[in-house]
Amino acid sequence: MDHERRHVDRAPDDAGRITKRARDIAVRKPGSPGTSFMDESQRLVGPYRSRAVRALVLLHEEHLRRFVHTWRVAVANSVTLPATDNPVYASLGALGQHVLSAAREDMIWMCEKLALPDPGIRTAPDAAAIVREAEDYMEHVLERWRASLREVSDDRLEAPEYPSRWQTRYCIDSMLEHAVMHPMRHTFQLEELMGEG
Ligand code: NI
Repeated sequence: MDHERRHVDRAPDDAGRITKRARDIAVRKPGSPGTSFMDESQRLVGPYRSRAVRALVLLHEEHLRRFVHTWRVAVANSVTLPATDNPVYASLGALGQHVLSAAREDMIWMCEKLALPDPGIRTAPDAAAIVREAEDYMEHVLERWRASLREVSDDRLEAPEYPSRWQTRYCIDSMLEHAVMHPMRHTFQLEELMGEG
């Protein structure tokens, strides 16, 4: 991933070719796997100083939408979560709140470390309310995600590292990657539970 980003997102000589390749990927025929969430995101995203940040904001948006979509299917089917002491899995509501809250907290963390204004993301609805409000709250989170890192330049991404909420040290780039992976991992879990993995 690191290798790919350096050579894909940062190479000015390759910009035209990469843009064309990205467009070729984005215009796969409707209904083919992996297109609809990204198409919606790309219409909304707008200008960024860093192509790397733009790519990760788009990927985060795609995978948070996929998570909420999958989670909604799990709620509709009353999927049973594994029995565990981890409060994240206390209920599907708790799981939805966990993933959407993490998207908020990751962006607050990045803005704080970059000395940017607080992104202004309101606290997630509680585990009961999120079953009604997940999509509305997700749109709010994604709107703030799209707006908050537009001016960040590439030289802020890889150094320094800062302790995360869970103390592991992350640079901004690795926190953006973490924020993309987190909903992907929870989507994977839910799909396995529903027998689609
Ligand atoms: Ni998690």
